[in-house]
Amino acid sequence: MPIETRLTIPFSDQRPGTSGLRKRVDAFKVPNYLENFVQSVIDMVPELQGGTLVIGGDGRYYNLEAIQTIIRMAAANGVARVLVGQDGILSTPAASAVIRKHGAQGGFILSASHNPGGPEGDFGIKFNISNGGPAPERLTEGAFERSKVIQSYRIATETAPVDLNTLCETSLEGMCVQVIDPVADYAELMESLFDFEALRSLLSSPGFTLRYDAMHAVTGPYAREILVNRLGAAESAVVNSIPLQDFGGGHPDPNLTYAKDLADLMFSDAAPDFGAASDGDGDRNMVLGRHCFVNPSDSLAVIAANATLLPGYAAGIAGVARSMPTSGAADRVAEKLGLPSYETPTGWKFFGNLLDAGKVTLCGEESFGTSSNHVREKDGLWAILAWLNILAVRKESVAEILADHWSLYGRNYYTRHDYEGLDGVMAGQLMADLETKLPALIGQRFGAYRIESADNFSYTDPVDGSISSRQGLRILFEDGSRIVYRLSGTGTVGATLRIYVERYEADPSQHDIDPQVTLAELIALANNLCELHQRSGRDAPTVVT
Ligand code: VG1
Ligand code: CO
Repeated sequence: MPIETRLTIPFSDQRPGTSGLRKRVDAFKVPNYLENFVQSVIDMVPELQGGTLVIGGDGRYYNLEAIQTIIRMAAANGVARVLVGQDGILSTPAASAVIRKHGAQGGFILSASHNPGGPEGDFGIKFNISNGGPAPERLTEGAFERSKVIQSYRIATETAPVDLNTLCETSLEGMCVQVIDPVADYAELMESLFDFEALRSLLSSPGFTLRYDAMHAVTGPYAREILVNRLGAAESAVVNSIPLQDFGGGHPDPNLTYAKDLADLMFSDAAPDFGAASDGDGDRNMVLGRHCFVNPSDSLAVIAANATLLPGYAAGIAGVARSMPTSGAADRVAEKLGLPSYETPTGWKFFGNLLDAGKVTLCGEESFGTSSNHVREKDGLWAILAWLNILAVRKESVAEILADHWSLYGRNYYTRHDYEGLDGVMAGQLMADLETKLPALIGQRFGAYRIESADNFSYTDPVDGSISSRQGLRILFEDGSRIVYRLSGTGTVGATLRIYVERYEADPSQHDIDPQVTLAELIALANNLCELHQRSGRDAPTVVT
């Protein structure tokens, strides 16, 4: 029987971050490293024995090698059927859709999301459970503990690599391997949620121009099939649409810094009516109108306010959830509509229970993540189609829709400043010292702002009661303004400090100001309170959103 139990050395550095395990490619190439992680997860999910496993990734360097290893391990561990995307491709939302549609017991997604790829870049792996969503902390923590003690793993040997280039069904040591079209199930799901007739007339009309930047990442084939083939957008509207192993040397992160070409175009004289981009694994989205950027927190609020215009949500939504650092714009919509709203820690895994329990329909994060209960992941193209569908129905521009939204609900001015590549020890100390001084800040006044409360955010899941503590330092002001500090859990080099600043403005005559200007006093205060300059030597953030 060519199935072997091989000795592995335990690894003690496999605690997943915000969204799975992310490391430099070199770390994953260490013998048994990937295998150790995969076996530890499989051991935590006994349903996989005799069950179905989905596998796919964002096409980055090492994707195909990792997939071949996981397929051979799945066979050796008694998995009955593997569904793997053709050429190893599955966007994160598409993987979630495939898991749900085919009743799989879980799936491995190979991606480091928006982190750069290539031999010198990052690789990553995450496990999604049978609801299609990221594994909850009890599973990832269990697998992490197991990874530190596990002595061996099981793998099928002496097998030729599975051909992933052609749609076909083969057998490997009794396990059925189906190579599936990575786009088909996803495109069908989108058609069931949005008005493709209305979208087709909008996108194929000469009066409407569009630019979608796939950033040489996974969404190229999805965007071509949906926007061009099914909805009639011009071929030239989708750019950088060939997935490349190193994303063309770029940083597939759809924000104003890393999707600069798109941002520049949208603020130029030649700007099309609508611009959008997605990240490495297709779960993030950036939406822009002509000369206008949609802040992701506002995007969630606008979609919530207009949800009943979308066929899949015509009956209304159950509620809205946002991550803690995301602005409160969506809360205001929920309040007006008489719907519940929830505040969760950062990371999509915290939305899973709320969605499964039917407590919310829409979820969003300030980090360009928006989605609904159609999958259990954030979904870049979904958000972009939702916006386009809203434009098609309202027949207004992105800027007009935003202005109208703010006049109805007020504007939550918002910005996030990222300081990347900081020294890890320094950043940890900065956070620890700031946390220590929080209690003494309560009641203090700084200019126009008086601090009402300050804490380290802790979340109790309303469905299963599980507690996730230490999820970010919050300083809440009397007027509803906020400053939030977090250390990133997705970086692979040094530490990244994120500072989030928010202020609410009800007066419509004040809705047209640059957020960096209107938030300047709070930003300066945020930097001072954590002694950013003295400790890090930095004068300016790496990325401003
Ligand atoms: C970041 C974002 C977070 C998001 C996570 C995964 O995490 O802030 O909102 O859920 O990335 O996104 P962190 O810990 O670096 O702040 V993705 O598109 O990289 O899966
Ligand atoms: Co992503």
